[in-house]
Order: sequence, then structure tokens, then C-alpha cells
Amino acid sequence: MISLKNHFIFIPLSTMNLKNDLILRAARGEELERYPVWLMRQAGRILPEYRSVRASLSGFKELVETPERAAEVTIQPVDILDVDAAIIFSDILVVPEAMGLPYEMIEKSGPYFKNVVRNENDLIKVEFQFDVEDRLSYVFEAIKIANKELGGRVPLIGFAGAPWTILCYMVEGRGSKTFSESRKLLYTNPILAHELLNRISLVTIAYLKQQIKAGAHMVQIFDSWAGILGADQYREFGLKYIEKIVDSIKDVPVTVFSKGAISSLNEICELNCNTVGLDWNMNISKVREMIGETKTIQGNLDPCALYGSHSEIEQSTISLMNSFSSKRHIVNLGHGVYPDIDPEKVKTFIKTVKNYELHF
Ligand code: 1CP
Repeated sequence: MISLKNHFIFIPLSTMNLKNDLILRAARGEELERYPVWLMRQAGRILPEYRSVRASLSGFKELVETPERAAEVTIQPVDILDVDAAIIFSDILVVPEAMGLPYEMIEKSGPYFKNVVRNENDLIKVEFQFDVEDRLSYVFEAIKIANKELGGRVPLIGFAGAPWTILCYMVEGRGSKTFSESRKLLYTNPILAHELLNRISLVTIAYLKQQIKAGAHMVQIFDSWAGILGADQYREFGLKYIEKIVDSIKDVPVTVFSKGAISSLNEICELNCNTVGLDWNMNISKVREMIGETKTIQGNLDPCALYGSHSEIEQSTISLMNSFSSKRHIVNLGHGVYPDIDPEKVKTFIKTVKNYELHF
């Protein structure tokens, strides 16, 4: 605790030894010498080094559940791509699994849950009063190992899915283009939906707090399926629960990324978070007008821009940064990096951000 006259600023011990804390300063709206940069889904998929670790194991879940290996692939993008932050290698689906709905990750298809939640009977199976520290210990262990191996080179980002997105997988049991079973539930049994969202929120709060205790320097909430709800439903079934989560996290900066929630941006900007993540369809200047200097914006280059040539990538990254009218930015893509992107193209994106001179 540092005392400045009568003000007390809580600086967690773990952030004091960081060699590069740019992303934390950006999130808090502090002085910056350049913009920080990282990529959603940077750990995995695009790197041959990831694929070789993955191939040495039985599958995705073994990687997620083996802390030493999860830590290893967490650090790969820092070593290879030179990003300004690591994100712990895990998945949003560990939460529904801990709540009693195990999943399988099927090769080339995606997640599959044998049990789903469609009625009150199914809800009985959904646990929410259990020891999160114990049941998800492999994630916290991976965070500790990753930080140790990073040795303070960059901050480590923790994360969780937003309750609405987690509900989508619990109800649907797999990925979907429409998530119509999940949306159907909001009309046919809103009480059940609220009870499920409430349970997910309670577990998510405990989970994120435990990630922070293990050493996560900031956390991000991914609401990947925010955009499939209209503004009124997103307020009731989405934002209400994100609000509970952000209001419970005090010690580290929080980022909210509600993909596709264009009609709710004004309400998202009112949340008690430090950073708002934008997808590539969202207009940075409009959001900046809405929030002034009160929040940091993260994003939002179209992930497909990385299919362009190296010079086109430089151009689009520079024009993105030229559009900023403030220092409060974390440069990222507007969604996760696609698996077939050439890592050399990702490096060009990162170098362009690092070489850009701030015009403020
Ligand atoms: O075998 C593999 O390598 C599978 C690919 C993969 C990877 C690398 C999956 C399966 N998950 C992950 C890791 C992962 N997932 C991370 C790691 C850290 C990083 O960002 O580098 C993170 C943050 C996630 C988060 C995640 N998982 C989200 C939210 C972010 C987003 O992209 O919208 C979602 C929706 C998931 C579910 C999921 N996990 C994996 C798949 C194929 C899916 C999507 C299923 C669907 O299409 O609905």
C-alpha cells in the first residue's frame, strides 16, 4: 500500500516487478510512450510451436488441464511474436465443466456437451456452490507457472466467458450460428434463464478473483455471442450479469469485449470497467465521443486484414492508429486471430504498432 497524503493506492505486489507494464498503464489511462499490442487467441493455432506441443498430447483438454504445458504455450507468443501481454492458455468452457457439464473438444468440429440445460430438471445438475480454487486448480497453477517463467517480462491476462455466452454453450451443447435454443429459452422460460445466468455469474466472480490471486494482472470478459441479442434482451440477460462481475473485481483492470453488441455500446461504456473491446464493425471515433477519456478502447483491426500483404498490413494498422484521438488505446484485432494466418504477418502488425510514434 502506498500512501499519497490521504489517498491509498492499492498496487498488487505482482505488478511492481514488471519490466513492461504498458498495457496496464494504458488500461488505467496513464502515461504511455507507445500503444501496447496483443492479439485475442494469440496463444495457439497460428504457431507451429503450439501445434507441436498440442500434437504431443492426447488433445486440447489435456493441454488445458496440464499446467506446465498450458504455461508453455501461454509464453510462446511473447517469445515468438513479441506481444506486450500474455493471455493464459485455457478456455471459457472450463467454467460450465466445473459447474457439472463436462465438454469434449471434437477435432475440426468444436465443443460438445453431452448434458445440456433446457428445463428445471436439467438445472438441478448445475452446481454453483463448490470450491472453485480446488475444482479449477489447474488454471491457477498454470497462471503461477506462466508468471514465474515470464519473469515479469509482460503482464498476464486472465479471462472468463460472460454469463450469456456461457449460457449459450450450456443450453445449446455445441457451437451454433444462431443459438436459437438459447434465445428460445429467453422467451419460453426467462426465470430459468435468469437462475442459470445468476449461477454462472457467481462462479465466474469466484473464478476471476482466484485468477487474480494466482497472479493475473488484468482480466477480460469475452461475450462472444452478445451480438445475437437485441438491445433490450442484452440489457436484461447480458449486461446485468456482466455488471455484477465488473462491480466485484476491484484489484486489477477489467476489459469487457461484447462482440457485435453495436446497439448496446452506450450501456457497455457505462459499465465499471477500465477497457471496452471493440470488434471491427464498431466505430472507434463514435465510441470515443461517448466515453471521452473515461475508458480505454481495445481493438479493432479486422482479423482478415492480416491476409493482406505486409505493406497492406502496415497501411491498415497505421490508419487504425491515425484514427485514434486519444492515448487511451490497446491495439488488438476486432476478434481472435484466424488459425491460417501466417505468423510473419502477425509480426508485421505488431512491429507496426511498436514503431508508431504517438501524436499526442
Ligand atoms: O485444438 C485447438 O487448438 C482448438 C482451438 C482452441 C483454442 C486455441 C479452442 C477451442 N480454444 C482455444 C483457446 C482459447 N479459447 C483461448 C486461449 C488464449 C488466447 O486467446 O490465446 C481463449 C481466450 C479462448 C476463449 C474462447 N473459447 C471463446 C471466446 C473468445 C472468442 O474467440 O470469441 C470462445 C467462444 C471459446 C469456445 C471455443 N473454444 C474452442 C472453439 C473451437 C470454440 C468455439 C466454438 C464455437 O464456434 O462456438
